[in-house]
Amino acid sequence: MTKYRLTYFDIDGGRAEPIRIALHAAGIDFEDNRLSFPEFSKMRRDTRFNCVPVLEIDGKAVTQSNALGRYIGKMAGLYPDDNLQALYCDEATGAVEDLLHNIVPTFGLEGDDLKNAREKLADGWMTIFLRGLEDLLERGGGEYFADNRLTVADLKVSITTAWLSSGGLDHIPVDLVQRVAPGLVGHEQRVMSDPVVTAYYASRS
Ligand SMILES: N[C@@H](CCC(=O)N[C@@H](CS)C(=O)NCC(=O)O)C(=O)O
Repeated sequence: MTKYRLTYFDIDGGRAEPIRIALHAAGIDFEDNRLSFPEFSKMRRDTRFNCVPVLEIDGKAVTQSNALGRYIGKMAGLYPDDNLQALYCDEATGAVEDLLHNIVPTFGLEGDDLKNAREKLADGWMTIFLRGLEDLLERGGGEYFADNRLTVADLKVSITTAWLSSGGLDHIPVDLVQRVAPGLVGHEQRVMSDPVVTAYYASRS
């Protein structure tokens, strides 16, 4: 039997969370290798691109969260068969990656530098990406990004909007998503109450 080992930070979120949910939905037993930040620092340079998530499949490491989401999503029935719907799904997950890359440079800043950078981000790139994602949701019919059903795109976007609204990011207003892209708030609630998602969290508790 194929052995799966997923390495990521010890958080219920981030780039690994859609993959964990999809693995669970696919009924795939996997080792959920969760690292503390100091543990990650020690092994960072041993990873192919100095980052996580890393999925080992029978000991062979594979990276890139969206590629992993697609791969496991196909096994879980969370990725469209139709080419155009698959493209829609990929567009949403790719946009989230771009948004995350715009947030990363603000980590490590402090004081006024952090405040100024985060306020600029909230009014700038975050607003642009949240509105763009809401646009993609509307194109999909308003409930899901692709295929009129739950896909890995819905998981990735809703995990991200939940994080942005959590208060965990200093100087990012918790009502930002609500203000600039209210459709994404309803979307997040729909996804988080989906049986695929609730079954995963029930399995964790
Ligand atoms: N394109 C990669 C980006 C991975 C990435 O940047 N991961 C972050 C954590 S979410 C990381 O490992 N950062 C550590 C670092 O840059 O030192 C993916 O989608 O998997």
